[in-house]
Amino acid sequence: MQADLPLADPRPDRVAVADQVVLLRGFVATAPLREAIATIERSAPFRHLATPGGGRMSVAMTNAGAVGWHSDENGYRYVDVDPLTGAPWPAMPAAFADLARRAAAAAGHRDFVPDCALVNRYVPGAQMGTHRDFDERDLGQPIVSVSIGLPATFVWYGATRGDPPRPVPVMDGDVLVWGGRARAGYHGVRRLRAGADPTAVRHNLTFRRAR
Ligand code: MD6
Ligand code: FE
Repeated sequence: MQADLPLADPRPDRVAVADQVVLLRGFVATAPLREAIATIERSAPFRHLATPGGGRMSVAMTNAGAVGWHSDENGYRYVDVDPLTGAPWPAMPAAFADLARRAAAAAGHRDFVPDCALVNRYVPGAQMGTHRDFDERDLGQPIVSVSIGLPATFVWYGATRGDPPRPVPVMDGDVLVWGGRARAGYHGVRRLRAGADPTAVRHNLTFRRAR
């Protein structure tokens, strides 16, 4: 019997997914983030955006901050008014900005000040196709991505869609940070499976400096 041994967690709390792509496991307690999302969605509801190709995203989105990410038949862009409500996006909660700055710093990017918190909501069956994020003005700024709720499989490819996929399980409280040479890398999120989180959804906060 080894009843007195602590349960060792063999998962390291920091993982190099690829060059300049860092996973910070269990970096943040998510209860306050969930409350902040509930407040945001009261003034800027989640919506399934149209894509330039004529599709509709399975992931529902909203934003907080000075600018919000938006997509419609005319393309992807940042907008400073919510096209759904005609009002400015809800302000970025101080706890969001602080989390983004701390996570970026933990990955070696100092003084990250995001102006956009894109909030993604996945229900089981939702997925995000392979893409890269390069609509931002200064690609020298990193991206900080926070997972909340149901676990998912994030997939990192790299410089091309054809690079060998690296699947990364992301769980509640995990934070991914990437920048530098990895900043324009291809990535996606596999179809979400049902699971045990009481909310039955996954939220993801993606912090960017867009302007
Ligand atoms: C998600 N994230 O995790 C989708 N993009 O739900 C992204 O597309 C993403 O996690 C850029 C940087 C980090 C990300
Ligand atoms: Fe992305």
